[in-house]
Amino acid sequence: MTQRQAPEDIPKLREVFEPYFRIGAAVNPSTLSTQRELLARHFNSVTAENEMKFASLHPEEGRYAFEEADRIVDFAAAHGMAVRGHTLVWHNQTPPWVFQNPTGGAANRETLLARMKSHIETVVSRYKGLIYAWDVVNEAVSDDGGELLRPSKWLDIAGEDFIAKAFEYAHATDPQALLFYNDYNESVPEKREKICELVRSLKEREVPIHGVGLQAHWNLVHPSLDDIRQAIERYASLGVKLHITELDVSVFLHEDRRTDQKEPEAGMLERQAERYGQIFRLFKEYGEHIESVTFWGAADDYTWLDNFPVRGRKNWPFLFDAGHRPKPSFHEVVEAARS
Ligand code: HAH
Repeated sequence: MTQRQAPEDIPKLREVFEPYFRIGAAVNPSTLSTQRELLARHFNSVTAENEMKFASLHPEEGRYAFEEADRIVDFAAAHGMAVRGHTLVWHNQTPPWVFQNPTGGAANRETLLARMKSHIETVVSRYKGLIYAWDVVNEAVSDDGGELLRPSKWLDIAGEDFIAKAFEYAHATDPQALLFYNDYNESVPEKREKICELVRSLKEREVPIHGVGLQAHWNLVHPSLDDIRQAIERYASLGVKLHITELDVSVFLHEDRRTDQKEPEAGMLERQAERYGQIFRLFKEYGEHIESVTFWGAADDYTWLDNFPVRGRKNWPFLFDAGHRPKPSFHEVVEAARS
């Protein structure tokens, strides 16, 4: 007779990967309570999914809202976990006031950079010594051929050096914090080369950048293992640290728009397990460069991929199922660590 494994008999991810890297999860006020035990048992790092973004922390000029972010930092401290900060400068989830002048037109460069500086100083100093690494700039590189940087209000108003400024302000505020450039489609060769070009030019100008964050929003097929390997090698060759910052493995291909599955289809979880095994064997192989692997969630009861990019569709991208039981993917990942 097969018996269900009690949670206490299941290896802890954070212990299994102790020799290689930290294992993190993105959390929010809801999962902090609904996934509390799972988080405490398996993870030794957390990232706020939304609560440290500009719009959450600084909804109006001169008014900060730190309560939810503080709770996440307190939770981490209570459980001896590290905290990654996400994110200081991004084109999304930034309130309109940041880019406006009092009459509703566009703010000028000087005003925008002064606001960026005061935001970064306030936020980074509040969590000094508590947040060891920050995603300073998120998603500034374009997915489209031709242009290096994505069109945004930051770029329009402040010009290209908004990126360097963000790193300089963060470093001046907390010289100990590790500062990251973070992006998705990081393993797509064309975009990878643009990210490398950006990071190389920042380093050349002696901008204080310490790492590249690979978001790693992947699926069962894309990106190929070979593209992931090449991305890791290219970023590592810049002489920076690598953090996997937002890992999930969608069970749907990008083109798949179906909404009729209430449960994973036959074979999906096995294919996901095989894929997770391959991915973690690769991470382990590059453990010298990768110091943290964070999932963008913890278990399948909650993921940002429910309803995105296809409305009305559930996804099952993690190592633990909706009841927080280990999936085949969990067992493959543990196997990868031990092989
Ligand atoms: C990430 N963007 C963001 O970094 C994170 O802050 C957010 O919670 C979820 C995913 C990935 C992304 C997106 O939001 C939209 C289109 C493509 C990629």
